[in-house]
Amino acid sequence: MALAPSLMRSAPIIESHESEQQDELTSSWRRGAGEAGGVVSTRSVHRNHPGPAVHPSLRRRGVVLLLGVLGALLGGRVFAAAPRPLRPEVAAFIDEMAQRHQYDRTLLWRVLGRIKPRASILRAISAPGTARPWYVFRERYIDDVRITEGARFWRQHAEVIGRASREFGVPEEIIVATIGVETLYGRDTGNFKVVEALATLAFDYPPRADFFRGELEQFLLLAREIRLDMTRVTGSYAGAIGIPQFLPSSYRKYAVDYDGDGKPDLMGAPADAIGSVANYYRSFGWEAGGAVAVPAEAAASAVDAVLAAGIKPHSTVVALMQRGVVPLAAVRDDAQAALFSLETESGIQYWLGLQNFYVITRYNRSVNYAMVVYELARELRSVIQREGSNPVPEREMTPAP
Ligand SMILES: [Ca+2]
Repeated sequence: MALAPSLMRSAPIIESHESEQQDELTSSWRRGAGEAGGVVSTRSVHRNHPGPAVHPSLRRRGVVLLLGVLGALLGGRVFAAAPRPLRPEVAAFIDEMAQRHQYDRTLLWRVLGRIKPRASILRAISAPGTARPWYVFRERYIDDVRITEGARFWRQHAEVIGRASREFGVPEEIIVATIGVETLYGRDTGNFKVVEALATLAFDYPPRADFFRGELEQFLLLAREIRLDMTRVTGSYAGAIGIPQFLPSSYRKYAVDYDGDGKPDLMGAPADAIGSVANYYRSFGWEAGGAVAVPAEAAASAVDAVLAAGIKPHSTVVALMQRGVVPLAAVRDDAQAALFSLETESGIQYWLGLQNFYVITRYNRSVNYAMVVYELARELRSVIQREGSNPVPEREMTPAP
């Protein structure tokens, strides 16, 4: 997801129970709400292009747009639904998309002019579920349903999961658990319209506006590339899409076609989701066969300084031991590790996170998230082992030669 630090990748699903009207922010992206909708006037065209009106390129663009409007009118196109003037920052974004990517300007005016920023999205991004204490967060994800359904998903897709694990070096249970935590194995992929979520965050959430403008750009490019109806795609409140909840930038970068139909489809193809999760982890440095995390004890005098170094592995285990951090399970002395803590009901628990733990936090930058994936993965592995046989492979995706 190539996330900027601190962005939660939106795993927790937050449902909105509000009516659309309650949810709309008072400000709309349209300008001049009192104006009659209809033909884009040349006046509004000029008003919505930031910068000096006399700049030659702007004049050219204005002329081109005017010619386009006249052409459309002469061509008999119905203009009743033409967009109204947009807020300057939205109009500027559309200009950028047109200039940088030759994106259809009229299409963007129509789409962005119709959607409305949502208060529920702003509330959700301000209170990510991963910010809750570990013991509260854990309860939501480590339960019978997620374990039973995970074993079922594993059995159903055993061939593909095994293939992805071998190809990318990521354990099968980590792939399954990630999809389980994200969307309950594809059952709950989010009910927000992605274009609305991303546009709300891009234009009405100043703390991360640049990041989400980038994701909106990536989403529009993705929609054009794989022919999505951009107004229909749904996802999380942060615009994460499909069975593995990839943000648009990750979708374009890390999604793979794993069922052989030539198109990476993270919304409809579990095989593509499975391959893409494994590819994502490998791309972020998953160490095949490496440990994820081990419980630890930490001397009170050392804890604060070692925790302050962050969760990216920064010292060898042996160096950490010299500072008073002692692993409580077997781990290689020369492995790079970092210390992290979990808030349990009985107090703070310390763990050493190794490279692979850090890689899981690249999926969602949260210690709670990575730990819940790791725990669910271990539960799933033990269920499959208790069953005493390898998962029954699903039907082969392609006929044997
Ligand atoms: Ca595919």
